[in-house]
Amino acid sequence: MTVIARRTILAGLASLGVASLARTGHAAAATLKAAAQARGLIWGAAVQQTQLRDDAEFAALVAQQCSSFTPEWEMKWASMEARRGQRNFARADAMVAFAKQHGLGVRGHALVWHRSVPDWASANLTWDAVAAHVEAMLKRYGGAPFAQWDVLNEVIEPQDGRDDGLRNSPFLKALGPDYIARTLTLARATAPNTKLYVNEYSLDYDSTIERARRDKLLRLIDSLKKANAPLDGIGIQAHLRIDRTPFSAEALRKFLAELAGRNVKIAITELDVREQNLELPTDERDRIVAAEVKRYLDVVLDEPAVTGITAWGLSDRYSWRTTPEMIAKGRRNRGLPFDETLAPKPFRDTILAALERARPR
Ligand code: 9MR
Repeated sequence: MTVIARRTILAGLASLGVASLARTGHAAAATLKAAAQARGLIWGAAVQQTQLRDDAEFAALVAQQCSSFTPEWEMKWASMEARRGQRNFARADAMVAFAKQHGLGVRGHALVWHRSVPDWASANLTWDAVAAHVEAMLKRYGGAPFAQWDVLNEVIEPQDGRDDGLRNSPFLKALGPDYIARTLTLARATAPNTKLYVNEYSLDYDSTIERARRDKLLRLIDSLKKANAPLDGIGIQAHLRIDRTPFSAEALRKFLAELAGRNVKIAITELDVREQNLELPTDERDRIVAAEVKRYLDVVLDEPAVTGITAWGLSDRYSWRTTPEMIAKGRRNRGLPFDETLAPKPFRDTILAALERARPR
């Protein structure tokens, strides 16, 4: 197990220093972590194990700014159990050790996801295989520091044409629509102390497809509640984008209220902004991104059922949106709170201000 030495982290923290934080006018002591914790909210980011292991400066920023993190891919089924019955716990264990060392929570991600089924399992997907995976993961990773788990990820797809709006995934095809309730029930029995979430994307904008996705998700919650399935919360991924899609604060506000009215909590789980196509000077791009995030967070943090916000990355140094081809052309997406040198951007200021304005939970 590889755990970054405490001394390395401290050195990283020292090198981040007061200078980068002072640049934005906020007190150096004002971290996103402190602002979130003071209001009973989670602020986190998706990170990868090798980033925590190999990049001391970045690891220090995570420890300093986050109250929680999400393993970006290490805990997905295909990564955990590429070969049947041989689970690779080492990477996830190292991340848990980092969390414990720095007093951080972890959002588990993601047990059942159609895009991360190991080849051996997808050849003949059975409930036994799914259940063995869910049980093995939650026995080991179901207690502290795992406060929340994305038990199911991206189960809605209106374009698949089913009346119930469920994605026609390998799980649905092999197990039928009640695989969702069954998985939640097993998760609760295995890990009674972690909050169980269904995580979904493209719920934010006022387009036909996103309206349909919201409606179908609400219907799924109704049916799960009717079946007495244990569901604690809905994860809204929040991969925002700067393009011509209209953003409607009113539609989002209404949707959040509808979720809360169904007695589920809400977590923003993968916040980032796609802006890489903007042909504008950097500071203008950063201002546009921050303005979109402000409009979004003003609505989100106004909803008392929201438990916190996790960004899909903390710094532009590491973003799933920046491909090697983009880097080769000297481009990066700038959709995260800190830039690639780990200096805070207007996005960070916006979150800090939004957290500071939020009502305590
Ligand atoms: O950002 C993640 C990337 O590093 C992984 O290669 C990929 C496959 O595991 O998953 C990405 O994360 C996705 C998340 O798990 C679910 N929502 C969409 C995210 C971006 O694709």
